[in-house]
Amino acid sequence: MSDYTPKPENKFTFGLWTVGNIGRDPFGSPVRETKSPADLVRLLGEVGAYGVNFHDNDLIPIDATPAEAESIKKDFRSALADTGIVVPMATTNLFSEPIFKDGAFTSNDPKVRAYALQKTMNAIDLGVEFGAKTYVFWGGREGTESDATKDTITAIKRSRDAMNFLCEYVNDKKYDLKFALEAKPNEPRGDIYNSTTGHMLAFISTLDHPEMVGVNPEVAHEHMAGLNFVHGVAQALEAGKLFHIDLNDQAFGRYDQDFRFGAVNIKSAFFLVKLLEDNKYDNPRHFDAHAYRTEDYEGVKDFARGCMRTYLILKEKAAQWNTDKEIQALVAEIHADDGSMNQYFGKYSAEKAKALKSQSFDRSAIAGRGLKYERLDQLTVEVLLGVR
Ligand code: GLT
Ligand code: MN
Ligand code: MN
Repeated sequence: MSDYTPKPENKFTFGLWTVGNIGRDPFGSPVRETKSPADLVRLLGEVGAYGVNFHDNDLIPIDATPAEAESIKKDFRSALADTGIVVPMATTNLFSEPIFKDGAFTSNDPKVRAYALQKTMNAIDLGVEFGAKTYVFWGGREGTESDATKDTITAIKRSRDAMNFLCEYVNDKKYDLKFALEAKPNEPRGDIYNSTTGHMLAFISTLDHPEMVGVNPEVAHEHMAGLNFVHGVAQALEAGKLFHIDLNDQAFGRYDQDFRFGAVNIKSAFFLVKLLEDNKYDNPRHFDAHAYRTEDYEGVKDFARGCMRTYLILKEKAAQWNTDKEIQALVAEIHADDGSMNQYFGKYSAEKAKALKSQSFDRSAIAGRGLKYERLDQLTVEVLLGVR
């Protein structure tokens, strides 16, 4: 029997807002009582998590007095010390307060844009105080219901100005902190700017300090857009931009479900874990999800343990796939290369182009070969179903 106990090197983290989710939804009131940040840290310690992340106001309520803030921080700090839980990531709540009803950095109101910058600088200070090395930006309300209301090009420029300003702030303060931008296509706004990880990657390349900024893709958000999450994550990894990842699950075409990791699409979760593990991804594995509304706090623990356990099971399945003889024989066959085309690849030259133009290809012979992908996929499914 394998050991699926989470280890610190797995870097499994949860947001205060994930295990602290009280089950409020647009149609119903809370079903679980609110727990303090310190109590949530203790819950995470009990289930074996490595880290906890927070929005500024998950930790310190927006209207807390300085004395209240100090006392919350003190309790939180001692819960961290008691459990050994660390804070790898922090972020800003730029979406709950009414002032952000039309966005934060992209709001049409300059007072809102300035307040958003001020709030974020304070939240960065708070995150760094607890050791955060990654700072996430999710553009919760950076969007529109109607494009009559905001100029999209202006909104993109405002987003860029905000990121550039905040990168300079981090440099000015000499913080050891990187930014990770998280895309989501819609909800809570009708449409949100920079709606996919691909948009974010393109946007990052236009910043003053692109080296400080990467992405934080979330399974549910790419699935809401109908996209292949594994492909988006692979593109970010290949670009050296996968600074963080939000793991959860989501049925295509549904509301933002934030289900337990692996709860819906086992096959895509498998290829995701395989991608991360094969490529030695070493940043936090953050479960940005919450327990079903049917659960009490015992159910919340079941949820949190389930996220980590499923990840570790899939990691074991990926290792099995990588060493399965029949699978690997097929993989070798699929990637076979006799080197006969080598002279045409690599750096362009006029001679190469000329030689390639005169090469003849037997199109029907090449196309006539069956690729055995059916067999390979079936074997993959059988690994996942536990019959191999
Ligand atoms: C919110 C959102 C998440 C973001 C969080 C960070 S808050 O729960 O749905 O995907 O990662 O702001
Ligand atoms: Mn998220
Ligand atoms: Mn989400």
